[in-house]
Formats: sequence, structure tokens, C-alpha cells
Amino acid sequence: MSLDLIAVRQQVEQIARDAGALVLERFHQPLNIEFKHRHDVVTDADKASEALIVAALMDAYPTHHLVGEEGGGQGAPADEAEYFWYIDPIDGTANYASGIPTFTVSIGLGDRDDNALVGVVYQPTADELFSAAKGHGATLNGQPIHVRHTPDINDAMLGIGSPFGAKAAHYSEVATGVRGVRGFGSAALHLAWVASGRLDGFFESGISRWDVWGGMCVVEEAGGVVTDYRGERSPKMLNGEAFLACTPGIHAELRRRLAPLSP
Ligand code: LIP
Repeated sequence: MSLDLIAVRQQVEQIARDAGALVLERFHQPLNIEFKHRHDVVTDADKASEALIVAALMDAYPTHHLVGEEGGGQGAPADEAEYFWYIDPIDGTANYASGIPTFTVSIGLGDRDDNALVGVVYQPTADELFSAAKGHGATLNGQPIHVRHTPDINDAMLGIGSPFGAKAAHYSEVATGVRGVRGFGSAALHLAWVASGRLDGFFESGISRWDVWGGMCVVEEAGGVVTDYRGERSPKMLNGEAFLACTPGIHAELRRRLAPLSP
């Protein structure tokens, strides 16, 4: 059954705003912080946000499969579903738990062929909602957005994830000879800012589907390119490994610089 992607986008925008209002209200209150791993935290706000989003999506789309960062696979069985939701209830949880205001709610819709159909990224502290539906463009608070025209890497502002371990050296190689490098701690926010022309590119490895599926559609509908480090739309990239999103003018140069990092 085909979906009315415009209607789905509008509905998911409201769900993201509702979840954003919840996490924003709790942002200023004492948080219950738990450790998934020693350096990976989750708060009660993450869980409450995901519960709100999952309940709304399951009510509206009972035949769809959902994958949430905190609750894992939910809804209709994955082997029966035609559509798949990837939910990050707070992308940038470490920021959120530390009182840093760069965090987002990220919700993405894909089909069985891993086409990005709808994406919504909402930053509650800025009240900025980025959204897109395949074939219908990308917007920021309802106004059209497009990637910046940046043909020369020397003029590029790049967003990066957490460079660590053996890859830190490579990150520094990639991030030389550019206008600037910034890390805001939320993949979805980086992607939204690539789509709106605030950043010219973003790359990171070792993240997850739920981190990137809300922003991926927004970047693609804003005229950006989303591939792995070798320029392919690979399963690894769709799962948040070797993930690269940028304005087309610097894609070839970023691929050349990132190739040594490719897993
Ligand atoms: C975050 C990502 C970010 C990465 C962080 C973390 P989370 O997702 O959005 O790009 O650098 O380590 O994985 O865990 O806050 O949803």
C-alpha cells in the first residue's frame, strides 16, 4: 500500500514537536541518568520521548516496523512490514545529560529497499524543525532549504562525530585545509545543518540507523549527497558506519580524504 508522504511528513512533524516539548520541559529538571555502557548514557527523558513517539506511530501505522534507540524493534514483525521507522528520541543524549542545548528528536521512514521516504529532525532548544518527504523537498519550519553551493573544500565548514582511537589521526588529515571543523554531538543536527547550508559536510563512523535516518532524507531532498566513505550507498553506511553527507561540490575530495578511514 503506497503512502501519502506529504500527509505522513505533516503527522510526523507534529509527533516530533510533541516529543521535543517533552524533552525540553525535562531538560531543566533533575534527570535520572543510567549507563548503557560506561560512556553511553540514557535518561528518563530519552525513554519517555521514545514511548510518546512509538505510541503515536504504532497507532497511526500498525503494520509498520519500528526501531527505537532505547526499545529496539517494535510494532509489526520486520519480515512482514513494508515500511520501517528509525527513532532517536534524543539524538545528542550526552549533551542533553550535560546541559548542553544541542540535541534533537530524529524520526526517519524507510521502505524495504532502504529508500529514505520521510525524515524529521527537531531541535527543541532552537524551535527548528527540519523535515522532508521523498520527491517533495526539504524545509526548515516550513520554508524551503537547500545545501550550500561550495565547490572548493578550502571554503567548507565540516561537522564531525567523535574522533577517537586510531582514527583520530585520520580525522585531523581530513579536517585540514578547510574553513572550519565543528562537532555538535548530534548526527541528526549535523545532517539538518548540511541540508540548510550551515555546514557543507558531515562524516562519522560507528553510529546507528536511528542517528542518521531522520536527517538522511532531509539532506537528499535539499540537494545533498549521502554515501559511505567510498561514495557508495552501502548497507554499512545505512547503518551509520562510514557515513558521509555533503554538498555535491566537495563529495569527491571528501571521499578521497576519507578512503583510508573506510572500514
Ligand atoms: C550520538 C550521535 C553522535 C555521536 C555520539 C552519539 P545518541 O547519538 O548523534 O553523532 O557522535 O557519540 O552516538 O547516542 O546521542 O543518540
